[in-house]
Amino acid sequence: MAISLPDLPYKKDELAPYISANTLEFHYGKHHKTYVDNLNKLIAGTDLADKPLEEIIKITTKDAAKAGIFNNAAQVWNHSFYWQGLKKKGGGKPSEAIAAKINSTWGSYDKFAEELKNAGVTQFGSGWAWLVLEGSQLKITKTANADTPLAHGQKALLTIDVWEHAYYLDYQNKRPDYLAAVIQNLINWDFVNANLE
Ligand code: MN3
Repeated sequence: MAISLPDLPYKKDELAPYISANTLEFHYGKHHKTYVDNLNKLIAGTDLADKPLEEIIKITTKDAAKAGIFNNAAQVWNHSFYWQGLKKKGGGKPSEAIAAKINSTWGSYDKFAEELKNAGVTQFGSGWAWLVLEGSQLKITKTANADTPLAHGQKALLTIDVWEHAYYLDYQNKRPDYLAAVIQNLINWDFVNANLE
């Protein structure tokens, strides 16, 4: 049972102009696929070969000798999760349960949006900005490289990839503009609400 590359939940041109088809050709078609291929090569013939992706991540998290497997497995998971958190005509203010929880945690959607963007802007180098649940508490966090909330006992609700490959073709060095565009136009709040349940 090899780990497979999941289908994108939309066509490659549907997130434009905020994320172009060109970016998705490379980001999904090359980067994400390469993490899947590398992971399958690394686990082939080992006792991890038949394990689900989440279990591979948890088993290899604290094992320095398995850092290569952890990095590729976590990047496979993080990317699959990132794609699901985006949609055409998404973004803006949330609804339902997550809206109430955001308001009670940050006081307003605007404050939340500012802090989420700030997490992505201030992640030094490659990584991810996250909305997570820690216990019953909402938190905005950032992780470096492949690191993931799964490795920290947190439940991921939403992520934004801030590796340069996520935005450089469309925004060059302007990471803040990419983050603002994703938050305003692409967040799939239905996905976030489903994760909250
Ligand atoms: Mn990426």
